[in-house]
Amino acid sequence: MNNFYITTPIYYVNDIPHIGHAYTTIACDILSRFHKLCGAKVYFLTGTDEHGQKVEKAAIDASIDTNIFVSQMSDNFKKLIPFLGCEIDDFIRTTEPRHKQSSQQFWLKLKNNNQIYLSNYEGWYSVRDEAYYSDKELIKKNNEFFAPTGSPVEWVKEESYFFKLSEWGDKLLAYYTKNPDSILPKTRYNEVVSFIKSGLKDLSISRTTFKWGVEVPDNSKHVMYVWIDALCNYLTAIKYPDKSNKLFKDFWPATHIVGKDILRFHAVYWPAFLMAADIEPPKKIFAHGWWTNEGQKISKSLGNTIDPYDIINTYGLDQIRYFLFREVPFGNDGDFSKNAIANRVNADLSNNYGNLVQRISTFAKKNCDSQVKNTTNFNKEDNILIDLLKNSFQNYLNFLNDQKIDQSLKVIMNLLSETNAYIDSQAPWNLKKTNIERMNTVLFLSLNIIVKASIMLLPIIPNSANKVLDILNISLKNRNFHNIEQLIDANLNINNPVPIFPRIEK
Ligand code: ME8
Repeated sequence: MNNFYITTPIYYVNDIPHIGHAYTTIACDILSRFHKLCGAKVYFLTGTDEHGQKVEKAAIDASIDTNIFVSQMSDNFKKLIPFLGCEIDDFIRTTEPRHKQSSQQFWLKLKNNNQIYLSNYEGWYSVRDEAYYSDKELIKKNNEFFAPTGSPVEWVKEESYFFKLSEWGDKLLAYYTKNPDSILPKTRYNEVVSFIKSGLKDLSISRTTFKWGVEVPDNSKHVMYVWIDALCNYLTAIKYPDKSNKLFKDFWPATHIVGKDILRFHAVYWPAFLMAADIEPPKKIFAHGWWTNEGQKISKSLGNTIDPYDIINTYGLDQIRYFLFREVPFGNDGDFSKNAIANRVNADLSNNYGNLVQRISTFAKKNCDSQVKNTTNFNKEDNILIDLLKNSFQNYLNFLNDQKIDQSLKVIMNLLSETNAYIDSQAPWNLKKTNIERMNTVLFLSLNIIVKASIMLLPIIPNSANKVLDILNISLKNRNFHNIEQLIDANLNINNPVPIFPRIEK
């Protein structure tokens, strides 16, 4: 059995969660549910990143004790998870004792492996990005310097521990040449490789000008740089440094899903840290794109952040899950617009899927006494649809195995619209008067497609797909990929249909 360890970034608690955070978490939930349906043992981790200057500053600005502040803010992220329909295995907070212990052990391992030395850092730092920048990366605007992200930078001069990142360039390149699919999409892989090729400098990994962090072992003047602390969360959750425990053995290396903003930390620093600590690098790092709101960058200062509670309460959970992952290829940037949500949900969920379920189940309930008989008496048109089902499932599997979530949804929607067209051409309402047996065959096949498509939709829109499977009386034990390409070998009983996807009025 394939084990699958999937992680979101751990989110900074300087602010409340918005749609961007929800997006990454739902992406991981979709992949987690998909791999479970494929029979894998899955471990899904998310959590909060609670140290560093940015978070400390937010607590000071809010005039709340930092410990109390981070707990309250972390709760906002934790409470959001079930609201998004996500089922996680662990929620980690970097202020937990287990994490302090694990990250300090990781530090000691790097130190023992002669990967860390004490020196002085002098250069640019952005608190908003919690990142160091070199002179040549900065952008000058009105005689002031900014990070390439647009964030302000400050000049920092302090004693600092350094990680010997410069020694790892060739080893990282060799690893990525051998494992070309370990960074996706391909454009991101190319970016990382060219960044490494441009030459890596040793990395400052401790700070002395504030205290809000994990103390460096053996030198309490220093706290760890927030990124080394944060990245270690992926190991803490599987009980590092105990590499012989079951979680570590079953689940490392992980698949990390991150936004493109934090690719360098995950695809350059993190694998170098890991290799330097004698740990295998991540299995895969997938960097997704960035959401804008009606064409504008989402930011607190513009006042246009999208609250996941608002948007889900307005449109429905599955409608938003579907929109986010059908509208935009996973990996590309996307624009969040109310018009686009209404168009997408109405076309795909109401008019295609919902309409098919509604008309077939209502018709079958009424005209077959709630039971559609099992049959194998198929003609050419039926066989074309049966072949399409088989091909669709194989394509769906391939796409989701490659994280091509939008493509997998296109495949399902195509199968459903072909089934709608099949019904129109077969016209069971006419067959009712002329050929009851043929009417039964058309209904049996259409209902089968609805069942199979609903099972394929379970990772993306679990609540609605389960409601449809309830209408068609499919037992819980049969809601998986087992035998999905074969038609059901039994009569189908129909419960009272309920509307699943009301149209969104624009
Ligand atoms: O970077 N569009 O935390 P963070 C898409 N603590 N995704 C978005 C988004 C948007 N507009 N805005 C945010 C950190 N995200 C670190 C991570 S991991 C060891 C430490 C998502 O709170 C996206 O996944 O700034 C991005 O990478 C993440 O939120 C950044 O969250």
